[in-house]
Amino acid sequence: MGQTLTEKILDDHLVEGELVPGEEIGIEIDQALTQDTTGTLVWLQFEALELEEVQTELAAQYCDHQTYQFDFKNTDDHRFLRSAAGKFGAYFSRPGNGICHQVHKEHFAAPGKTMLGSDSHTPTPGGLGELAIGAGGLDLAVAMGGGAYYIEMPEIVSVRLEGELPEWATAKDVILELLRRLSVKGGVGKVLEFTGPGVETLTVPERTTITNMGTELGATTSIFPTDEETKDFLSRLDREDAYVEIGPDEDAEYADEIVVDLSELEPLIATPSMPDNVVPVREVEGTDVEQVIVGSCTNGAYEDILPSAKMLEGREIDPKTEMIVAPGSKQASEMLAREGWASEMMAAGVNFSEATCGACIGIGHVPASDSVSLRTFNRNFEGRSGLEDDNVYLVSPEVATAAAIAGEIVDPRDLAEELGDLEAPGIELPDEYYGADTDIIEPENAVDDDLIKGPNIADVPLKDPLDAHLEGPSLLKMGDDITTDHIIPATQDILMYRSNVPKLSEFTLSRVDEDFADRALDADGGFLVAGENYGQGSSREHAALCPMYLGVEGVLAQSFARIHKANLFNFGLLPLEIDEETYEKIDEGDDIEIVDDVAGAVRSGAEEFTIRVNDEWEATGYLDASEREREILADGGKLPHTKMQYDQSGSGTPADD
Ligand code: MIC
Ligand code: SF4
Repeated sequence: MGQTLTEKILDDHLVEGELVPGEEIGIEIDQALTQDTTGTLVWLQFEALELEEVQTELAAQYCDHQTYQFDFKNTDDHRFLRSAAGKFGAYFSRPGNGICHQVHKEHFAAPGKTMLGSDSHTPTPGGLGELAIGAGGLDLAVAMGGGAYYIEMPEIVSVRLEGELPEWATAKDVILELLRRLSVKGGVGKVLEFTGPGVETLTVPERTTITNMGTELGATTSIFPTDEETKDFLSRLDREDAYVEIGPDEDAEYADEIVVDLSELEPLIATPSMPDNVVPVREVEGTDVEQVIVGSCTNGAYEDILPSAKMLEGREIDPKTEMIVAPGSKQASEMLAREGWASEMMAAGVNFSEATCGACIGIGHVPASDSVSLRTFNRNFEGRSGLEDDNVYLVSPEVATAAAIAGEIVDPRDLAEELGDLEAPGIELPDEYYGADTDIIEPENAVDDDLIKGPNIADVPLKDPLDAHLEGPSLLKMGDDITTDHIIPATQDILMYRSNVPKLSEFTLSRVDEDFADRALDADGGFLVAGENYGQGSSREHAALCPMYLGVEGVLAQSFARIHKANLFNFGLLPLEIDEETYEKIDEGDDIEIVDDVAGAVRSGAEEFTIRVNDEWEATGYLDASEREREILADGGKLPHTKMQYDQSGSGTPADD
């Protein structure tokens, strides 16, 4: 039987297990990516594991999320990261050089390789045939140390693209259409592999918009085969050597097939406040828009901003609307500036930001109260913009720019008809990409050879092995689709404590209940209760580490998001699945007891656990975990577990994980 593209790459990198959906597999990682807000813990844990040098072919440390450096703590983090890259052998991309996924695509993404990144949008280079997966920082530290990365073998789903995009429909509409059909949970446990004749009609930057935002489906990753487009893109980057031809066998079998006819797509929009609340733009036409932002890791490339610049040439944006361009990389800014497009946009009224995540996580450009913001980003979770009751819509650069011109939401086809002289800009690649090379420091030119820790950089707390007896209150009861932005928000006031877990913990779940941290500390133990898809969104391991620091012992949820569940194991928190009836019956404040020897049952492979509530009624909680995850959980988390393994093997490198 033939293989899918995903199976081929996994097979090439397999160190443990079999490629059977649902079974745990261990794979070797070629490339590693980390950024400023997850990277500090990555290197602190790399150090705690007594690892000495990066073992992957390549590792890159980006500084992109908080580049305004409002507080010395941010700048100290960046200096620490530069020193860690120097000491351990990673590339260092300076603050302001651009968003990790965009800069990685420009400099390092390579077909056929595996990549692990401590950011949930790591799958972006899937658009070039790289199998790239997002993970928690501790998993990344271990993989960079030469250990395998373990995941449950996903199902491989074919997304068959047919036809060609009509004018004004874009790659963003392809992924919005998938979100409309599948929802934010639709990709959990799956890899989306793009196939069919429509693939060759899309340029690489369009493909990476789709793979980037495949994360919003909950997918493990998304990937395209390589072809002449990929080769051409790499040669424009002056990296044609990285090209390899890879794709599925003709007789490859997929678990499922989804067909998208590109020629039927039209401009779409995700309405507040979930990326899957998707409707045609025409359904919400006429809504006043006060802010428009083009940029981010989804649509911040040169090829994303250029259409917007073309639409604005010789025009002005509406006086009541502010328009900001947040480029994905300094390279994109430099090229647009040298070619005169940036000045064209400025003349139209656009404000150019530095190349940073910034506004995407509420750092700068917070919308006005009770206003509408249209963004080309990938997430519009409530409050993520920095405003609690925000109204953030997700769109393509074309729809965003049309709104900036009109001052209201408008389908660009209707605006073109009204204006008479507005042409669909389409996608145009530059002959060659150039610039911004000075902002990447190669490991051999490292500035520092020892770690520089400022006063806010604290050690990573450790947990004791899992107790035999777990009992405590139900500390908080939450609904479906709780994001890691709810658990540990990423706004500036909180983000600056990412390297200081004791301080950061004070903000745990504060967006849901501002007294949560105090209550959890007072209770000295207890459980979180949630509905479906608990922990969706970002990869930030702080969302497990901070509850652990506050004494939380486990989470009872109807289902979990992939990366967050792995993070719960990594920090020794028991993730038990419960059915809807149990979820409905448990109230906040109830006394929860997990009956019998929990640690022993976890180690011995028990899948069902009795949950006793208020000493009055009982229900079953299910533990879906591999043998390896069970050992990690019982040892109190992956850090103590891995250290124990090194001690036993007497070696300084990870023997298995
Ligand atoms: C996000 O988009 O939510 C982030 C901020 O990039 C996170 C990483 C983080 O929390 O630092 C992600 O996607 O993993
Ligand atoms: Fe940065 Fe936003 Fe992309 Fe996350 S989703 S990497 S915050 S631009």
